[in-house]
Amino acid sequence: MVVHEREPYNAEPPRTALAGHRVTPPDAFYSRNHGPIPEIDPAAWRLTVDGLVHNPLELSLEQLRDRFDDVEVTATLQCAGNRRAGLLEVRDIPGEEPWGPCATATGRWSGVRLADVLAHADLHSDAAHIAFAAPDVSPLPDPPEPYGGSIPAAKALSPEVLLAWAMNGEPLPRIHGAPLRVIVPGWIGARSVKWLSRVTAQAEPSANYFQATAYRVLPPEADPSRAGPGDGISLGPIALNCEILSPDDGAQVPPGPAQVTGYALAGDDRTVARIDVSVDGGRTWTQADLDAGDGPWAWQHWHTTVDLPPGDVEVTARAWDSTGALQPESPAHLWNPKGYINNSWARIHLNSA
Ligand code: MTE
Ligand code: MO
Repeated sequence: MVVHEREPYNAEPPRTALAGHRVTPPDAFYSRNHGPIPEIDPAAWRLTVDGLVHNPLELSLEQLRDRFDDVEVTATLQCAGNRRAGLLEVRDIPGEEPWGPCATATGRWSGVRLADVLAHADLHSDAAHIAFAAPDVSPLPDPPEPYGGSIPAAKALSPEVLLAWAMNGEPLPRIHGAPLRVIVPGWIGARSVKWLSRVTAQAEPSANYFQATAYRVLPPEADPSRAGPGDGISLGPIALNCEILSPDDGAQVPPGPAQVTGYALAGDDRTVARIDVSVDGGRTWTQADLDAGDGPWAWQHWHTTVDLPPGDVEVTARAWDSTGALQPESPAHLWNPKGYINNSWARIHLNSA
């Protein structure tokens, strides 16, 4: 793993570790943590469901398993800071991890539908947001605050949103949120709250620092250290994105036919429609083959064979979605003070001397 930070632990795999796996092996799954990993005794753990509900709940893991249907969803998580390194080449972003293109991964998640738990709790009609709380304390806001966030009730009631206790058919690893985490497919990873302790129905979005102040796109000239609750654009559904996984950036590849592979993901209610790949700086493009993918919430891998000219070659890839929208070409126009959502065209450099 490429470790960006040891305490708290933040790491992503090299590109080649993601290549070829539709479901990401746990040892290649990125870790994004804002504080120390909590140690939770699953037997003593309870999930509280409260707020604007007629029937507040206090559930053990066993009760969650017994009372609700088991479901499985294959879903890709993607950090809002994925590909920040491309924005850093435009302008410095102090204090944020320089994520490459692998702060994203796909898991086969099992658990129960959040919608089923909320139906049991019986939401008030004015419950417009569902907030999540966890016990891990991040040192970042001053004073420090435990991690949390929220999603609109309409998304929370969608069948793909899970409370998950297993990943890829194995018990959820502690670092990925055991005993229970939220999975919000199609939305930035930050909303998939790990080590979930409380679900609260409320009229307003969560006031937690990671919802109200962080994970927001500020205007280019804003000073992020002075940003307060409500400033900037709140991030929810993720943006259309793609990356090249193989060959690795900087690889030596002989001239001639070469296979290029990567991932693409459209987010929330769109799908990936086409991937174009260029080896001449975008003058001409070939269309890659898109794998079928594992349902509407998982990335799709793609591959194509290009004819590499000799010398230094830039390989570019770009995705179109089902609304006909194309990724933006350049990170220069996407730069924002916290370095979120770099979804500019993918570029790697090869030496095919
Ligand atoms: N949940 C808690 N409790 N604490 C965290 O720091 N990080 C979030 C989210 N859930 C976080 C959290 C962010 S920003 C992302 S991208 C995903 O978890 C990462 O999940 P992973 O570490 O399992 O890959
Ligand atoms: Mo994230």
